[in-house]
Amino acid sequence: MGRALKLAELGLYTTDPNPRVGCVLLRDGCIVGEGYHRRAGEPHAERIAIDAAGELARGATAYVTLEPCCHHGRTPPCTDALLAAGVARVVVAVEDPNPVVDGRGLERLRAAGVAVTTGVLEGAARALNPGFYKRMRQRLPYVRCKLAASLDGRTAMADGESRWISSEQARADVQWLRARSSAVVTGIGTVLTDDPSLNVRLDPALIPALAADEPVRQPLRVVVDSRLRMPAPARMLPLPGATLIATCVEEPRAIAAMTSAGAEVRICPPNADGQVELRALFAYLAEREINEVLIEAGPTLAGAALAAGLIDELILYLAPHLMGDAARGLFRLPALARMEQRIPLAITDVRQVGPDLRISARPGVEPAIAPGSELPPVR
Ligand code: AOF
Ligand code: ZN
Repeated sequence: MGRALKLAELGLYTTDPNPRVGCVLLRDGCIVGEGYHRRAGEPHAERIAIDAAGELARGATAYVTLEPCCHHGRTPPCTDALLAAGVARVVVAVEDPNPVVDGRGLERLRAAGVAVTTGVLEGAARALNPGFYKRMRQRLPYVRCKLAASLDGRTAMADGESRWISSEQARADVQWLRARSSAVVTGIGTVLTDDPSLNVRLDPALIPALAADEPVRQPLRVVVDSRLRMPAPARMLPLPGATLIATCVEEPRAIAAMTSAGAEVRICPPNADGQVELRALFAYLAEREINEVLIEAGPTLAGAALAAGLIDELILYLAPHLMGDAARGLFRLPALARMEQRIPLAITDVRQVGPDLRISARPGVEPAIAPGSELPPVR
């Protein structure tokens, strides 16, 4: 199963919106076939392993990181493929949360006389697909919020100057976070001050699942822009991949200007302050099969997402310098008056990236969970 998980991880940057899945076929102690799901529309992990094994699949044990599917999606059911190949035993890490599968794949195999074991390395298998799990079970994406600050927690000088707080190595690390995400979300404030590209600029040769001529997958870029102030010449608009502007303004001319600049406009319900209701926006993104979201925004949007309980994981790069208390902080939150109002965090990972520290944490979790328990791999 460890080998199957390693294979599944090869699909980290390409399977979206499908889960990352690996499969190993073992017979008489030898691997007779293996494979991983590379891309939605292409064969599932089991199919690839079975084809690799040929006749040797008969009587073999299949180790699969996700319950084999039993439905006709873009591809036929893996349960049928396993049965037709004569696989004798199936060992699964975790059930498929997709409501069209959800235990029925395992039932089907058992009913056909196949020995089935589940729950092997389950935590690691779940951690590989946090967004697929959350979307299927909660109809929301798994949300990471990336922030860069000085060691004293400051993100910009008082006038907004913020380039560059974190090191080149930390920014390169963020490229990998973007690459695994289905969408990158920012606020209009960040667009107006920084004009970010929000694209993935990794060398495709670094991603083993990509063939020589294949470009890197670009996450959907989402700009939260309640009053529709997005400038048509914004740097991200003509880039490969799509941009979605989430706004509360229904003004046909402004919308037409955005559309002709290459963006898609989504009218969102406003909250009490007349701003895009983030929970509704994220639910809409989940409907669009967005599994993992990376928020790269300033303190206003990051604070709103945190206060709304939408952030699953904070990724904080801390650079070794001090900016003083006139500089801006990480989250704009309603003033907290008492210690018990603090937002608790559970630190799940700490490491050094170049000269910076990278801290991963889960908000609202108390007490701290044991390090390494169910960490989603960052790369
Ligand atoms: C498996 N093995 O390798 C994967 C599975 O449209 P399709 O045919 O690709 O089906 C996608 C669904 O199949 C996906 O939502 C999930 O439930 C399951 N993914 N299942 O047996 C695999 N990738
Ligand atoms: Zn399948």
